Amino acid sequence: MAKVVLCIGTNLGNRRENIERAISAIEKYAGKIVKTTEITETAPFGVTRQPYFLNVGVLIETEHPPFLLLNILKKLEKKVGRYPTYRWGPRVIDIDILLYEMVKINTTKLTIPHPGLKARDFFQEAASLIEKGG
Ligand code: PH2
Ligand code: MG
Ligand code: MG
Repeated sequence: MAKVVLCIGTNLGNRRENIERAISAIEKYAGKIVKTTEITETAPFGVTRQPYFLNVGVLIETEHPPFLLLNILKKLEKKVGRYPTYRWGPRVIDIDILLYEMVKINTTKLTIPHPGLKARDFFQEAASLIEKGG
């Protein structure tokens, strides 16, 4: 079983409900939830003229290898109601893979560790879940 840190973000619709639905879907289809951070409200980065986000970090244990996990998470985003906008734009739900064990992947489809990890405080907080060991 691999330990994986995810970060959920949402800034459209009922944000708390979106997070709850995402966490249930992850538990059902992606892996076992070990631990989560507090849900925090964060100022939007990248494109700053959009609503504030709620972000939460989630530590899971999964048997799915990285690319399969990515595909599952993309499907779950759709299930929770995500529709396409633009890069860094507002979204109903975003489920990103921040860390996957010690794995390093550098492809156009998937980069692990997440390229934004260093620059974003709430990503850092989520990433620390893996050190706390679950
Ligand atoms: N996600 C983005 C763009 N900007 N800002 C915050 N605060 N939180 C996010 O999750 C976020 C963002 C694109 O994925
Ligand atoms: Mg993202
Ligand atoms: Mg994403």
